[in-house]
Amino acid sequence: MLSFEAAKARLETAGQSHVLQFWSELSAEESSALLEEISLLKPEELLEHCRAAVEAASRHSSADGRLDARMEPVPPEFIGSVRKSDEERLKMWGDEGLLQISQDRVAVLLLAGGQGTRLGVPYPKGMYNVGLPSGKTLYQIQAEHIQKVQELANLKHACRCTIPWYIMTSEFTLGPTEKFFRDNEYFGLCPSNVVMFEQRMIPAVGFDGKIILEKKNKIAMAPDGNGGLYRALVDNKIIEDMERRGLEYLHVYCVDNILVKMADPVFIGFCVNKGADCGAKVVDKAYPSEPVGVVCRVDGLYQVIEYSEIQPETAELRGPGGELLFSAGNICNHFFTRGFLKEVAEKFESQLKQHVAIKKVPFVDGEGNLVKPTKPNGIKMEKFVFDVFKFSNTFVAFEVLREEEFSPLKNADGAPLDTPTTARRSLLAQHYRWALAAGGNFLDEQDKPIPPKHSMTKNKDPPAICEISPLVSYFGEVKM
Ligand code: UD2
Repeated sequence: MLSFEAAKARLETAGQSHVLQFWSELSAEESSALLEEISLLKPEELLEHCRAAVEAASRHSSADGRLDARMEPVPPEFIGSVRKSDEERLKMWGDEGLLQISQDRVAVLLLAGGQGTRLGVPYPKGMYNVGLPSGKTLYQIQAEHIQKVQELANLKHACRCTIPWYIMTSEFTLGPTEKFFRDNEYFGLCPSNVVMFEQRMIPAVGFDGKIILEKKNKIAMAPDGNGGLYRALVDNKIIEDMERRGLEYLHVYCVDNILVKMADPVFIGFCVNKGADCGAKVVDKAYPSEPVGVVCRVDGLYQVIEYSEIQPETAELRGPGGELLFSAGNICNHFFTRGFLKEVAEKFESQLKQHVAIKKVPFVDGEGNLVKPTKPNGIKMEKFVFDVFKFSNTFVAFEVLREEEFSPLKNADGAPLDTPTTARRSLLAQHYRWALAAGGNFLDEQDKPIPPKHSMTKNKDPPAICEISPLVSYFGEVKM
């Protein structure tokens, strides 16, 4: 444990002595918690972090650093597409993916370190139950998808394969996620194939360059963004773990898309077939301000420009046919080879861009009273998972169907979009379509046929409620 004197010296070096201002009022327990937190901060890094945060915040509202003028859409010939590919080609990619899975070369990695502030629940988002008839949570649905796709590969190749599940958590989500998995017996998966690890936390900084105290003995810390993945892979020796298990390909995805197809054989097979080291699934953007990044090229390199960083005029640009010019919407589904991840971790991690968010961060004032600010007072820095695309040698984008693959849970019910209700409806509509396509008929309570409906309105439940377990069907297939 760090001594008080050592902590004081560290903080002085970093220009942050105010962190100890309430020291004399702290209990033994409180002071040791504070010393522990300080012990994780390296003075030079802290100094640099605070300096960079202030500088980035001052640039934040200016036009400097905007990439809009240099953005170009991804040429259509560089985007694979479910919509534009025939059955034969899709089957070829799916077969390739299942082959890789059957040979234990594929893993999935869930980004689950976010705080889920918009949804506003006090537990990790993966534990959320959107109100399906089964009551399944997002974590359970995902666990069952893994089991099903393993089973599809086993049946096709007469093997017993494993898709390890890496889960990146943060200080906020690790404990409850671990407990939830233990309490639910890992939803039938083998615990040794579910590897949870933690990303780093970094301090929120005020506009004066001083780190913010959220309690007298606690620094306001936040996870370092989903691009914290690359540092976390190194900190937790995940690439070595992949190497030990013989894994070559990783499908990285975010926690809140209820339609996510984990280890999607078609996507994996497409990327492997193209010799890609890095890939991203995209959907056609629904409207200019949709909160998804756009995959594009900047100075010839692939990149995602996040929805918070693109100018509205750029997002609204249209092509000759009236379609959005920047239409490749990022859905946070990425493919990486292990070799690419290793290269990024070893060579490029320190070059990843720091993105700035100006937020209202609760703090203690000089008298030690908790203040909930009414206007933004703090700078949070984040790295983004897709900022490594520009280091790729062979990048591919793969366009998938929104109604089959993308319905994120971001907001609480009451918001117009991306709520528990919209997520539940998307899944139930998908399962209804699958049932119809498989020749199913629905009867009402009087045993009268419910006329099938092939196109559905987004803000209504499907005509019949039908939930299909992921353990039964992965793509809507009846039997493979
Ligand atoms: C993400 C994408 C956006 C679009 C959208 C689709 C990024 C940076 N942006 O935006 O382009 O694809 O999703 O839904 O990927 N997370 C961590 N650690 C952190 C912060 C976040 O693990 O420090 C996880 C979080 O738990 C979630 C994922 O990253 O699973 C995406 O985070 P978000 O919901 O904050 O991202 P959003 O919706 O702004």
